[in-house]
Amino acid sequence: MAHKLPDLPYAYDALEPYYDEQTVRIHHDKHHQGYVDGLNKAEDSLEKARESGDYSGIRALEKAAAFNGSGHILHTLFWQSMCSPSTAQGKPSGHLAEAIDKDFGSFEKFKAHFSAATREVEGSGWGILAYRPMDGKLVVLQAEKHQNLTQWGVIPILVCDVWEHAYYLKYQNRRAEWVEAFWNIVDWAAAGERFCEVAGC
Ligand code: MN3
Repeated sequence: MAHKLPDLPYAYDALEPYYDEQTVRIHHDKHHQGYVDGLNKAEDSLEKARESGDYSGIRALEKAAAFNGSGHILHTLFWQSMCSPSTAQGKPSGHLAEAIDKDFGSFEKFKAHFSAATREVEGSGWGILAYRPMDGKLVVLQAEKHQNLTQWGVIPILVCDVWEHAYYLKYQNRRAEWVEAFWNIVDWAAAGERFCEVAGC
């Protein structure tokens, strides 16, 4: 079944003033849609290759599937990582808060680590808080593009998009300001639920 662009879990202007309506609209309706379309196209072509036995384009197809598939997954999680600043909680609570304290020393240390990693992504990419089932730890990762620099098996919990399309209209080249603004609209309640789903608390 073809992948579909999920609706935003809030109105286009719900993240103002930290994340402006125009950027959210273009980012969701155009950019995220592009990854959904790209993934569907790649998977359709892979099915045709299996049917015909012609794998001459396999490198490009697998690359397109990884790029667009990761783009679709991370954008879906990105929209779920945020909420209106009037309902944002400011920091995590419960099991996720305990796990962050245990694995990063404190919430403040985690925040500084995540902000630095996200600001310093080389080129286009993401800051990612992920759960690593192998040893039950939370880790901060950068992603270049959508799919490079992962650790196999990790499950992303909270993500911040630092492709220029994510912030350029409002923040221009001031990526650090966008990362700082992001903290005002993080939906920690939703992140806590995702953490407990995968960590089993
Ligand atoms: Mn994006």
